[in-house]
Amino acid sequence: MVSIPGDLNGDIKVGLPDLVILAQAYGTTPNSPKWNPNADIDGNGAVGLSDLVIMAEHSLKPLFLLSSLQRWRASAGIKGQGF
Ligand SMILES: [Ca+2]
Ligand SMILES: [Ca+2]
Repeated sequence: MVSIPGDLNGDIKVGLPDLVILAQAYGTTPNSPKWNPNADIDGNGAVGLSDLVIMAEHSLKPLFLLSSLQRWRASAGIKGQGF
């Protein structure tokens, strides 16, 4: 269990390490090799934008998180579910 929505590594705050965990599972479903149930924050069976929004809402630096993820996705060449 996570204590704060979006706190994926359990350090009681929402920050870049949590974003990295979410980013690594971004776009996955329970059948995916990289699936991480903790990253499915809203529990809808997929890791995607809705989870990122929840994480951003609980972050002290939501814009920083969003811009970091956009950079990560761009560098990883990930397509779909844009902002
Ligand atoms: Ca954390
Ligand atoms: Ca989700």
